[in-house]
Formats: sequence, structure tokens, C-alpha cells
Amino acid sequence: MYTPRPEDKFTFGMWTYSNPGRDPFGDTTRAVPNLEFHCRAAGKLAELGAYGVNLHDNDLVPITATPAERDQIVATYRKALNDAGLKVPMATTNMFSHAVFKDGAFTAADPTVRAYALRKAMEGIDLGMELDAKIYVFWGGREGTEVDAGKDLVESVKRYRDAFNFLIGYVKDQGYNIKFALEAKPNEPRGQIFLPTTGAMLGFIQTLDDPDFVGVNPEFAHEQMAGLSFPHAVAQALDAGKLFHIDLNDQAPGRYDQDLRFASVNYKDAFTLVKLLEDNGYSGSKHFDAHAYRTEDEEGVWQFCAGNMRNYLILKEKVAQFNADAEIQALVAELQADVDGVAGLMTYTPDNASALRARSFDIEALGAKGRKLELLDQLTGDLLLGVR
Ligand code: GLT
Ligand code: MN
Ligand code: MN
Repeated sequence: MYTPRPEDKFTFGMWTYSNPGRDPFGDTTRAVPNLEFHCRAAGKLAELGAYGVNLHDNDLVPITATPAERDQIVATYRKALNDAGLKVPMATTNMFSHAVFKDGAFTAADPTVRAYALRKAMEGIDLGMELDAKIYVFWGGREGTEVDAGKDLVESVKRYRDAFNFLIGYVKDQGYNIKFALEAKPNEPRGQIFLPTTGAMLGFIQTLDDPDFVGVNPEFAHEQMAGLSFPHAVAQALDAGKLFHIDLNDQAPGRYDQDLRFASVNYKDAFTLVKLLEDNGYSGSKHFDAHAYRTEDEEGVWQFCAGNMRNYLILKEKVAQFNADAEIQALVAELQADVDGVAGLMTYTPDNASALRARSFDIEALGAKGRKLELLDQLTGDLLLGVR
């Protein structure tokens, strides 16, 4: 029952299972991946029940590769994917590793860097199309500042917008069937990153030439590291019809970007999140943007991959249990019961406005009424901890 199947649409970034364990204080603890490893990994991920692999241009093709080398690498990897039966539902551009991007890509102050970033993104999109990707993610890890005096902050947002408008134009002219998903992060690697939350991205998207073409790719860790609620950000994206993709992982609040195994820290938030996705019929990829602890060897990495998917499926079962639990559902229903028959008055019409004015409200009684949230929370906890 907790065995993942391709229909579950679980995916892993090529950079996730292959993370070699480097951190700011320590060198690698596992082998730096090469093409041979990625080809073998495709088989392993398929065996574990994954649906696909997502990639940055340079996860697959080194930034220094010649066109001939690129074609050779892509052909080799595509064969491995086909043999394994894995898809590439999402692709993206690495605009953060090379030193050329040290002060930004689309928002770099230097126009030559911005021009190169656009060229690299076009080529990344071409690669994504070659691999049949349907979603193109943009995570602007270097789009920000340490020194605010070094950038015009308003101009930076305009530059960001110009870049997306350019790429929307490019994709349309090429006739590509791909949509964009923007991923927010508050900080790291920059001191401050532009458009730091999913909410900020959602506002920004409406200012683009074709907002319908662009959605979001929220990441669990990125919202929670700022002390915000990931489920609340995802709910806003769902409401806006903008949840095009999602990065699942876990994170303790107030820390660096940990990218931990999904549902390894915040069980309750992970439960709420799975409930949101399942109850609202989210049908996109469930992408695990996480990596194994640097204590692990390759065996530990595959256990990590299996664990992400297993945790999602366990929580999916808990959601079904929650939704079918009569006592819990009665509490939820009671919380929103329209005892006074006022629900119909809250759509604006002149008559409804008059009816509300004429109405008397017993605010003392309303204020005194217990809402039974302690009980609801305890029952939810009992359910999650397996004693219900
Ligand atoms: C990088 C980042 C992730 C992004 C990836 C896509 S790259 O690993 O930490 O959150 O989703 O660019
Ligand atoms: Mn991510
Ligand atoms: Mn992250």
C-alpha cells in the first residue's frame, strides 16, 4: 500500500539523488555524479517506483560542452530514460553555479550578464523540449543582493519582468508546449533574494505579458525557513489556479536551506500539505527537491529516495482516514455550521447589505462559545501518531 507507482507522479531532481554531500564547511562525502551514474540511477529510480527525473541544463550537459558533445550526452541519457521508462516532466536552467552569475542573472546590473542569462535560458528551454518537459522552472537563486546600493531595487523587478516576457515570446514563437513555474526563496545563496515568497511570485506573475502562461513552483523548505507556513502558500497558489509544480522536502524553521527528506521534520504540516494536494485534485508532479544526509553512502541515498515517496503515501492514507473519521468530520462541520442562516447574505447586493444592517448579532454569546479546536487537534494528532 505504501509502494509508489508511476501514477503517483513522484519525481526527483537530477541534482537531488546525486547530491555529493558538500556543505559550506565540508567537502563531498559521496562521489560527484557523472553521466554513467545518472544512467544507472534512472533504472534504480524506476525500480523504486518513481515517475520521472527533472533536470537543470548543466546537471546533464556541462556548461563547457561543445554542441557535438551536448548531442552525444543527451542521446545517451535519453536512451537510459527510455530503457527505464522514466519521463522528464520538468526542466530548468542553472543560473546560479557559474561565477558569471555571482551578482544575478536576469536581474544582474551588468547588461551583458543579463543577455547571456537569456541566451542560456533559451537553450535550456530547447533542451527541456527535446526531453518532452511540460514545465519549465525558474529559481532565481542569485537574483538578489547583499549590497542594496549596488542595484536599483525597482529597476531589478522590471528587469526580472522583461526577462520573463522575452522568454514567453520565445516559447510562443517556437510553438513550444511548455509552461513556466516560478520558485521563490527568501535568502541563500544571496543575502536577500528578490520576490522572496510564493505570494510575492503570485503578485508578480499578474504583471507579466501573459499571466496565464506562468504559475508557481513552491518549495516546502523555502517557505518554512522564513518561519512561514508552506500549506498556506500552497493554498493561495491552488486558489489562484497557479500550482503548476511543487518541490517537496522538509526543513526546521530558522535554519539554512536543509532540503531534508519529505515529512522527516514537520509531520503535521506535511499532513496538511498532502491533504491540500489530494483534496484539491492536484495532478502535477510531486517533485522531491531534497537530498540525503551527508552521512549516507549510496545505499542510504536510495533509502532516502524511497523514504520520500513512502512518507507521501503514508500521509495520503492518513488524509483518507481523516476525511472518513466521523468524529473529526462532525467537529469540522460544526465549526462552519450556518446556525443563524446568514451564509447567503455575504455576497454583496444592496438587499444583503440592508439585511446585514438590520440584523442583530449576539457577539457576547458568539465570543463565549468554545470552538473545540483542542479536541480537533488532539484527534488529528492521535490519528497521525497511529493510535486512532
Ligand atoms: C537548487 C535549489 C532548488 C531549486 C532547484 C531548481 S536548484 O537546488 O535549491 O530549490 O528548486 O533550480
Ligand atoms: Mn526547489
Ligand atoms: Mn531548497
